[in-house]
Formats: sequence, C-alpha cells, structure tokens
Amino acid sequence: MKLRRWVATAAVAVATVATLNSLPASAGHPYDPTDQSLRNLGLRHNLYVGTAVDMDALADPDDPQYRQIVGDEFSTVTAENVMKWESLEPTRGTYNWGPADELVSFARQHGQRVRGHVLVWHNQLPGWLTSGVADGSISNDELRDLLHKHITDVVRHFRGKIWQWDVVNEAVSDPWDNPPTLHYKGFWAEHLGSGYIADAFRWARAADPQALLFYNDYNIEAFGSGDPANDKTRFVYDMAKDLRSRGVPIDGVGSQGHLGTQYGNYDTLQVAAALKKFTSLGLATAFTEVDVRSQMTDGVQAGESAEINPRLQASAANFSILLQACLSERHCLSFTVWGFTDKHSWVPGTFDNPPEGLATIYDENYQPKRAYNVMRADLIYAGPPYVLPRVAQRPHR
Ligand code: 9MR
Repeated sequence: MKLRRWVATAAVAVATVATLNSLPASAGHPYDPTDQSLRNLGLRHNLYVGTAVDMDALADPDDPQYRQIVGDEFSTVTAENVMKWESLEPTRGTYNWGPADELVSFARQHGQRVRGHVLVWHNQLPGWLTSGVADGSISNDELRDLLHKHITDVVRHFRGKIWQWDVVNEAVSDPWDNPPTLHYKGFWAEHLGSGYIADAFRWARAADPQALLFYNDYNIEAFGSGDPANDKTRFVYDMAKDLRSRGVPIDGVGSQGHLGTQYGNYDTLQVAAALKKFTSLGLATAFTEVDVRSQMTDGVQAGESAEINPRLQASAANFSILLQACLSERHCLSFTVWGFTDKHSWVPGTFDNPPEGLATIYDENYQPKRAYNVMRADLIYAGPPYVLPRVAQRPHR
C-alpha cells in the first residue's frame, strides 16, 4: 500500500475507532465484546436499553438482585413513580426531591442516562391540587399558573441531568371512551383546553435547553385505519405534526409498548412504519414502557407448562417485534421496559379480573425469561444494512 493511502486508511480507521468508542463512552463505558448484558449489546447500535425503577425495591437491602440487575443490564433508567407530581410535591409548596435525586445519583454512578417521567399527566396528581380544583378554591387561571410553576421548578431542579422528559403523557382518549371519537381527554384538557400541551413543551424548553422533550402515550405502536376519529396513532401523529408546524419545541414521541398476548398486536414492519412516520416529522422516537402481559388462567397459576409456554413465547415475540422495529429506525433512541422482573411489576396489581401477569423479561426469582434472551439475540444479530447506529437528536428550540 502506498504511504499516502496507508496514512489515509489509518486515519479513517482511527476516526472510526474513535467514533465507535465515543458513542459507548457516553453510556459510561465502551462496548465490550465479552459482555452480553443488554446495555452493552445496545452500545453496538448506540441504542440505550432501559428500565423503569421502583425506588423501594432499589433501596431494599433484602432484595440485592434488583439493584444489581438495574446497574448491570440497563443504560437508561426511568422513575416508575417518584418523579410524578404527587411524589414531588405532596404538600403544596414543599418539594420532596429525595427519592428522585437518589435515582439520578444511582444513574450517574452507573453511567446511565435518565428519562424524566412525567411532567403533565392526569393521574398521580397531589390531593391538594385535585381537591382544590374540585371545590373551586383553585380557579382554572390559577391551575394554569400552577402547572407552569410545576414544570419550571421540576425541570430546573433536574436541569442537565435528564436526557428525555416525558412532558405530556396520555393526553388522548381511547376508542372505548365516551364519546368514542378520539379527543383530548382528562383533567388538564377539561380545565385548560388542549392548549396546555403546547404550553407545557414551551415551559419545559424554557427551563432546560438541552433535554429532549417527548410526548408519551400507549396504543400508538402502529397505525390502524388511518382515520384520526378512531386511529390513536394517527391522532397523535396529527397532533405532533401540528405542534411541529407551529414551532412548539417537541423533540420526540414515546410509544409506551404495553402489550398483551391476548391481543392481536402487530408485526415488526407495521411498528417500523409508524416509527418512520414520526421520524418524517423531524422527531425522535423511543419505546418507553414496554411489557407484554398474559392472562393468568387457572392452568398458568397451577404451573401447567402447556398453558405457560405459549404465553412466554408470545410475550417474547412481542418484545422482539418492538425491539426490532426500534433497531430498524435510526431515530429510535431508547428501548425501556416497564420493570424488568415479575417480582415488581404494576400488572398484577392493576389487572385482576381476569388476573394478568408474566409481563416482564425476568421471572419473580430473577431468572431471565425467553423474552430476555430474544432481546439479546436481536441486539446481537442486528447490523448493517438494515440496522445502523442511532442518530443523536438535537433539541428543537
Ligand atoms: O407503574 C406505575 C404504577 O406503579 C402506578 O401505580 C401507576 C399509577 O397510575 O402508574 C404506573 O405507571 C404508568 C406510567 O406512569 C404511565 N403509563 C402507564 C403506566 C402503567 O400504568
């Protein structure tokens, strides 16, 4: 090889190695070919693999495996509950930052990024706020000021420490609501009108110029009929398009990914097509709360393998569908599971008639399930030309 060509090739090689190393370095440590953890395998694609974190479990000295796995397997964490308004400001004017700060500090110690969840939602609001609105002592004008203050205080408190904020969560109705035509639903829309959504993004941007600002919702994994009257994905797409066209600083759409093996669900190509549509608006995407629950039939509860195995397989297949779709789209930045063990999952406490469970990637004894191995396989066997490294999103102003 001629010297000049060799020098050029070597320069490219050095630059390539530098690029490869610089991507992983942002997640704490470089890619290690001998490490099969989800977080390390994700580094090959610059994909952050995350989990929601239950802070009680993280702090429980009798449950050390929980803490160990959060640190070892994941490169991004989300507070399952402790960044919600009722946790942060249980008494009006008095903030309780402790548990949320603990998560941020755990993440720093473990080289993890933090998804902030959640600034504006109609659930888990403090009692003083909802009762004040209900009894008329808090007017709608004051409510708007309180929301502005909440967003400003919270985003400022964590400024520089949050990678992606879920600014607005679950603002859109479902086809089973009344009326069935999709609309902006819930506490905030009822009191402030749908304009609160744009306001929330603007207020969040004013408080942190760097965080990526997301709209987050469930049942938007794939398009349906295409009619915004009954296709929630289409409704959210139209909303995001409108926000972008008005210069509202939204950076991404988070697809929660709460699936169930009793439903038809989707295939990878349908999900990838939806991600691509959101990307076409100049938005990043992320899977933010993935779990795939199953009905706990009598046979499942009795431990019958003929009942359990098909559910574990269907669950794994659904994790894989969402992960492969995310890998296929370079603007899909992270893939977060909503809890990683059936020992600490919101599902059994929420769905009890019929009972549901088996929703996560580890069983109750922290044994990895088929879903965990399928995720690892997807991360291992993905590569060019269909899977290329993620493209970092720049915050919109
Ligand atoms: O997992 C959360 C659970 O511990 C809470 O009791 C519940 C309260 O509504 O919220 C759960 O998390 C939700 C998330 O914040 C938003 N998307 C749906 C999640 C599951 O309900």
